[in-house]
Amino acid sequence: PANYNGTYNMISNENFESYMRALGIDFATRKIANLLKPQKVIEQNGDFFRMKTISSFRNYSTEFTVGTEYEEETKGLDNRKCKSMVTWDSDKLVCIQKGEKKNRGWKHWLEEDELHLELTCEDAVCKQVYKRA
Ligand code: RET
Repeated sequence: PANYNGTYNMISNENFESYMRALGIDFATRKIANLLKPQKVIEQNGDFFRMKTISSFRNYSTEFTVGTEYEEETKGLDNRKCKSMVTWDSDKLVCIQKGEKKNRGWKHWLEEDELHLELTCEDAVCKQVYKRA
């Protein structure tokens, strides 16, 4: 599989506000979260991933094995439970987060020294780009 290991800093973030609204995140949290430039730290061992989103306000971490459904608790985001499953689409990582929210998931892919992330919830699509630190 592709190698995502590394530390990446956010360089762009489109439609994060509508994504957070779709998740039902409160106004005050959205105002703060919109100003953040988080860092992604990815540890990968084959199909096993640890992904950390680090910011001055709040952090979010997940661990998963590609191809294995897991219970995700979106602690510090919208605090819901999802049955999440990540699969490979060639070198892209594609996650479907089954739960209360329709059409929820994300895609990660690499382009040169950039990590791209598309986050979807209902009809909201947020596009983020991170650059290798
Ligand atoms: C922050 C700050 C607090 C509010 C929100 C956040 C959003 C984090 C997101 C993380 C996505 C992580 C993924 C991990 C994959 O394994 C920055 C923690 C809403 C959207 C896709």
